Parts: sequence; structure tokens; C-alpha cells
Amino acid sequence: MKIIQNYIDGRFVRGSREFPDINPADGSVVAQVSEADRSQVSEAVGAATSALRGDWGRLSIPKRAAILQKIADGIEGRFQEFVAAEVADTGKPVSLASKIDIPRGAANFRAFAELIKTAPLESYRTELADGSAALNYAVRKPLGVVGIITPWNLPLLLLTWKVAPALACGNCVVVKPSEETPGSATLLAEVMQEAGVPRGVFNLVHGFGPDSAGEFLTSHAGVDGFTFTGESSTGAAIMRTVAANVKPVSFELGGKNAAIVFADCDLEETIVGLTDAVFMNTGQVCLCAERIYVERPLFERFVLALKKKAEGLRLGWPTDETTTTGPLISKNHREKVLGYYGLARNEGATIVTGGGAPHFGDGRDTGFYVEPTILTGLAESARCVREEIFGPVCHIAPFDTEEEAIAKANDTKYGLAASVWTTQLKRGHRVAEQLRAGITWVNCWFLRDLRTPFGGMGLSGIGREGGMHSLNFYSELNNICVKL
Ligand code: NAD
Ligand code: 6OD
Repeated sequence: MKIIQNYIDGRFVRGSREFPDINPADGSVVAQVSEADRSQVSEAVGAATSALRGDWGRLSIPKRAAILQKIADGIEGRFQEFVAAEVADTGKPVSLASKIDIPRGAANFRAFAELIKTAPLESYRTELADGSAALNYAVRKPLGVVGIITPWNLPLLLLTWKVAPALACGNCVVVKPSEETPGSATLLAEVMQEAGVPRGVFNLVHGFGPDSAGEFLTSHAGVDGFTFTGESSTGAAIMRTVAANVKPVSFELGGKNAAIVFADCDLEETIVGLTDAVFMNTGQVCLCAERIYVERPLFERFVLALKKKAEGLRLGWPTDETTTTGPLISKNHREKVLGYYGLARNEGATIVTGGGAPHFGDGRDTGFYVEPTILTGLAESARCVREEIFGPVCHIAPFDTEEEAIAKANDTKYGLAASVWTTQLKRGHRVAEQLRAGITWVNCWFLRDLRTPFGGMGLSGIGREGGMHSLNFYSELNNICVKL
């Protein structure tokens, strides 16, 4: 059986224990994963620290950018291997991994290779009372050793979203991917080696969170800053741990995202967009819309149209090109999502479609599939309307006024993403500005420009990444003041 190893100081190494990497499509074991113990995590931090003191931190920006481009070339050169690793670990359809996950893995490196070359820095001429002056200017230094902890839903996309800007800024990293999805991160380590990234610059440790590689990393005083994507409750736990060493954090956390659909929308475009927004990646994208508010005159038509789309999704083997919807990530997550389907019934929901688990009569029955599900009729106070489910499910409710829709959309402790669907230009802008979300899309969803700020309010996160926001998080800006 294949052993997925850690990558520390430029070498692939076994850990002290192994755990299985499970294929969610049928529950089979893909590989054994070597779990890094506390001393190996420490070794990884030590290797990163030495590399930082070596040439990497001082490498010129054009040279660093060229290495980032080589990493992107490496991902593209081994595209099918990355797709296969992602599909085996997550169960996501091969079409999705090929269209979104792996291309974005390469694009993240290309984007930050370009951005770092043109990143502006502040400077001020300061006029003094005696008629003389001083020149203040900022210089960008690496933050240092960066700890990167990522989830399972978009493994390569989310990991490279952090590794690329961190390396662009001259940092060295210790990365801990989700225990559910170790494959693409390990392939990336191979690409790093092939691209000539010096040893110690990129280190990879496998394992779990508490009392494992995740916590060993966050409690290590030698790490200069942490960036994390995952559940809000995990973010809170990490924050408690890193507080002991007073380290900066950047957190991209959960969401309970709303979509507002006005009766004047282009219905066909809206249904296509929201089918993606609800069901893409089996609803396991932090930006997915789990609450849809539809203006009353359109409500019945909208529900029927989305139902038709949901029932047209093809739940299949992830490796089948025609599959649109794969399994959930794990047995535990399937139990959680099915638990919410049961709760929705108890809370008085009408199940418009779905609400259970499919039966295939083949190997997929030992996988972690659930039915795409649409709910209506719940009170805004229902747990299914308030809590992040992270599955292929949404609740649709009618509204009568713009103000009511905005108030309902904003009535959440989260604040990650929202979307507005209307053909009235002014209304689109007006509503978008009032929504409490890190990103609001108008007549689209998950359309990304990597230069823009990305992050969440409230329980959805701390800080912003993307473009200059990433470069600033992964840098220390030193101000130099010269008396002229
Ligand atoms: P998770 O929080 O369970 O795990 C994420 C990572 O944290 C994993 O690598 C895990 O091993 C590690 N971890 C867990 N406990 C830890 C601890 N105490 N110390 C250190 N590390 C620890 O999240 P998940 O289930 O993998 O992902 C799903 C969640 O992620 C959802 O809530 C989703 O909304 C969120 N998410 C948010 C974004 C965003 O950009 N805002 C993107 C993707 C996913
Ligand atoms: O597109 C991105 O940069 C990003 N961070 C997406 C997050 C998706 C959450 O599952």
C-alpha cells in the first residue's frame, strides 16, 4: 500500500504512526498516511528557520517570482496526477477538479509571482519645523516562518492560496493539510523539489488537529505567524493556542451564506448560478449559499426550477466525466449532514426534494453520498437556517420588501459571502453595499479575481487575504526614516 510521507528539510520522511486515507466514493483505503510527531514538527520549524536565515529570504524578487512560476509549471506538468490525487481523496467529480481545483493551484503561484514584482510600498517626505525634511519609506521583509493549516474541501486550491503569497514574500512555511486530503499537498512537495525550491523553504507535516501535528505546530514558539482555513470553532481553538506566544493570525472560517433573488432577475441565469452556489462540490464550499430569499411573486416558480436542477444532478463515481455530484468527505460528515436533514423535518420543514441518502446497488453504497436537498417552510430561528451544514442543501424562503430581504440575509453571526440576483443595476449595487459579507456577488457566484480582498466578518474570519492583503499579512513592513 502506498505511504504518503511528510516532507521536512527537503526530504520525504515517515512519521511515527500511520492512519488511512479514505476514498469517500466507496470507503476504500487510498493510502496510509505517515503522521508527524511533535519532534518532527519541531524539526520542520527548525528547517524553515534555517532556510530563512540562508539565501531564501535574501533572494531577489525576480528570482523568487521565477521559482513560483516554475512551481506553477510543475503543477501543470503533472496536472493529471494532481487531479487523480484530489479526486481520490475528496470524491469530487473529475470535471470539477480539472476545471477549478488544479488550475487554481497553478494560478495562485502565477498570480503572486506577478503581484510581488509590482507591489507598491509607501513613502512620505516629512517637512520639519526648522525647514529641513525627512524621507520615510517602507521596506518589505518576510514575516518569517509561517504555519499554514488547511481544510479538505478544496485542498490544493486553499493550500496554494496561502503558500504562494507566503513564498512570494520570502517566507519559509510549515504546512499541515487536512488529515482527510493529504495527497495533493504531498505531490506539491515533489513539485517544490523538482522546481529547485531550496530545502527547508517548504515543509509538509501530516496529521490531525488536537494532540497531533496541527496543535504541535500552533503551539510552537518558533513559528512567526499562522494562517488557517477551516471551521470557526477550530479557528477559536487555534487562536487560544497561539495567544500564548502572541503570534499574528489570518483566519478564513465558516459561513451561512445568503442569496437574494428579486422577481426582476434573469431567472435562467439565476437558476444556473444558484445551482452551482448550492450544490457545487456537494455543497462543501465555504461560499455556498445555504439560505435563499426569493421575492414572493417569483417564489413558487423559483422553487420548482431549482428542484428540477437538483433532481437533474448526476450522483456518480467521481472518476466518471458525466458525474456532477460526488459524495461528502467522510462517514462522520455524512452523519452530520443526514442529522440536519432529520432535524429539518423535526423543525417543520417541507422537503421539496432529497432529504435522505441515495441507494445505488453497487460499491458507492459504502461511500458517503447524500441526496441534494431543498427545504422550505422553516422559521428564521430554525437551527437548519442558522447553522452551517456544509452539504448539498439550501432553505428557500419568500420575502416581500428589499429591506426585509437584507435584514434576513444579515441576521447571522457569520459574514463570509452573499449574492444578489436582479436586472436592476441600481438595486444590485444598493443591496450589495448593505450586506454584511466579505464578498457579495451580483448576478454571479464564485467569480474570483485573485487581486481582490477575500475574507469574512464575524464568525467567518479575521483579516483579508488576496492581492496586496496577502502580501501585507505575509510581510513585516519596516519603516525607514532618513533625515535629509
Ligand atoms: P476543520 O476546522 O475541522 O479543519 C481544518 C484544519 O484544521 C485541518 O487541517 C485540521 O486537522 C486542523 N485542525 C483541527 N483542529 C485543530 C487544532 N486544534 N489545532 C490545529 N489544527 C487543527 O475544518 P474542515 O472540516 O477541514 O473544513 C470545513 C470548514 O472549513 C467549514 O466550516 C468551512 O466553511 C470552512 N472553510 C472556510 C473557508 C474560507 O475561505 N472562509 C474555506 C474553506 C473551508
Ligand atoms: O477562492 C478563494 O481564494 C478561496 N479562498 C475560496 C474559498 C472557498 C471555500 O471553500
